[in-house]
Amino acid sequence: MNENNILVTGFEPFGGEKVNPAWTAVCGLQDYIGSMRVCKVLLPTEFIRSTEVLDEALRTYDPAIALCVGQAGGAERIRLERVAVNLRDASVPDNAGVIPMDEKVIPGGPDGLFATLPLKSIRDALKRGGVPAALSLSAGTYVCNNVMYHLLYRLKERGGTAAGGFVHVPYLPEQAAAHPGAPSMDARLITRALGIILETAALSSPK
Ligand code: PCA
Repeated sequence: MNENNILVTGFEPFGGEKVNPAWTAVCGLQDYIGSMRVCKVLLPTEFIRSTEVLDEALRTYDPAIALCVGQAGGAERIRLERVAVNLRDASVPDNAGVIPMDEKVIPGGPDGLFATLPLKSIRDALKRGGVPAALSLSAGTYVCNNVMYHLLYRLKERGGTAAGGFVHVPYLPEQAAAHPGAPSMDARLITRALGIILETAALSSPK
């Protein structure tokens, strides 16, 4: 494990959107949190390729902290995902045109895997920083849950002390304009939230 590396991923736009707030916000992050390097990787919004690109990033950076970020249209606040389930079940195609139904993310893997980031400390730090945030018990069954499960499975498989997790973020204001009534969050606020999440995780990361 490279104790100086943090991996942060975002996704490509999907579902007819022109941007993905996750990647927009990840791009706004500074390149260092203290002495730790922030390695930013864009994942395709595709069930299969997302896990292949994630695997490549894990091999390249061997991070002490891994945070994957995705869009949750309709969310009002930052959602700190607690659990990923071993299920791929989509109602709309991914960016490769695939609609899996009742499939496993990893055949033979456990039904669920818990995030290993210090989520409650993170939630409290976000609240102190004035960022609306809440713990969430479901990352869905689409590409985000797929990536979260894959990440947590790989980190567990590797053993060691690396911590991983997933956060969902709201639409950007320009996206919400096309979805009447949908809440949104400014990209700079989402970036600030990601910074607080990483700083809090880094504080509890063993050195
Ligand atoms: N959100 C989707 C996939 C990519 C993204 O940003 C999801 O919640 O599964």
